[in-house]
Amino acid sequence: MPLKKFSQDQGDLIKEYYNSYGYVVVENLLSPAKIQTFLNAYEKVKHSRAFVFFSQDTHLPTQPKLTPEGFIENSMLYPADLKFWRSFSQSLEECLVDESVIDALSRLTGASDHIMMQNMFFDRSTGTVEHQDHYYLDSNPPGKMVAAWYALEDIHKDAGCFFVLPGSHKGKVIERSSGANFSDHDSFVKAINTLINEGGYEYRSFPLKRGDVLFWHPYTIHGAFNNTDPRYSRKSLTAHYYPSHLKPLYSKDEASKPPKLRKSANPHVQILKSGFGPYVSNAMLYLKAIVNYVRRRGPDYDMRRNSYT
Ligand SMILES: O=C(O)CCC(=O)C(=O)O
Ligand SMILES: [Fe+2]
Repeated sequence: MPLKKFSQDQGDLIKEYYNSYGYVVVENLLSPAKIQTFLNAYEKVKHSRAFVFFSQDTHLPTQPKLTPEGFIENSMLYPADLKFWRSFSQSLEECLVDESVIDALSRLTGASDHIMMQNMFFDRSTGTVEHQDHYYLDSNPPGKMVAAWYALEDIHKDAGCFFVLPGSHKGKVIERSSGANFSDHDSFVKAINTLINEGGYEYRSFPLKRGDVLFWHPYTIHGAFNNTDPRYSRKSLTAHYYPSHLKPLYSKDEASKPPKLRKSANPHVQILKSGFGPYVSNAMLYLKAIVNYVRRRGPDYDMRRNSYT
């Protein structure tokens, strides 16, 4: 079946498709100029030994390790918070708060203002295990968060594509029962597998074009395949947003204090910053890297599909 894509002026159809299938693709949404500015900044940092980021796949502070083809192996969690690397984090953030993307997001949520909760960057595809985002993060009340996946280049089918299981947002939702930590992560992954087997869902893979954006629901099961041809990267970003009038789920100060926020280049988007702000969290990354090195500490949990096979 050919990939169904919408253009940004098809507001009602976009929303209808999202409601039916739990995801929707809008083509040519992010401008090539913004993408190029970010990729240029990325090319500069990726060779630096001093560049430390929090790895999304292994959940550890990590230095860039390049494949022979020149792609960073690990994916990054919260790259927009790497404030010591200003042109990198700033140009990345500009992509994630882009006006056209946020307009499309507003069509889906019905809200004009949003809070970005999380963001990621992928170069070489780290295959991601099947999951529902709701287990990790969501809005409160739940189900109102929307996530976005941004293609920063034309993605080859062997690059290790992002995939979703259409319609799975209408099935069962697996809750995190371990509270603030992720100690039940292994049983979560098993429960998702059971859901997939019972639901008989199709895996739909997305070799999208540069500038296309895929939005998905927090209950939709999704992940990414392993790369099968090292010549191809899958340069992409993801981010998760919820309407500003709601609260974040699992927040420590859910009931009492409002969450700490910072401004972005788009007046309609604020960014959620847990802890002490991005400069401090950037400094803490280096400290954590040293502590982990000394203690040989492992991750809290792991997102690599290879770890579960
Ligand atoms: O692109 C990937 O491999 C996974 C991204 C993801 O699951 C997310 O952003 O929620
Ligand atoms: Fe996810």
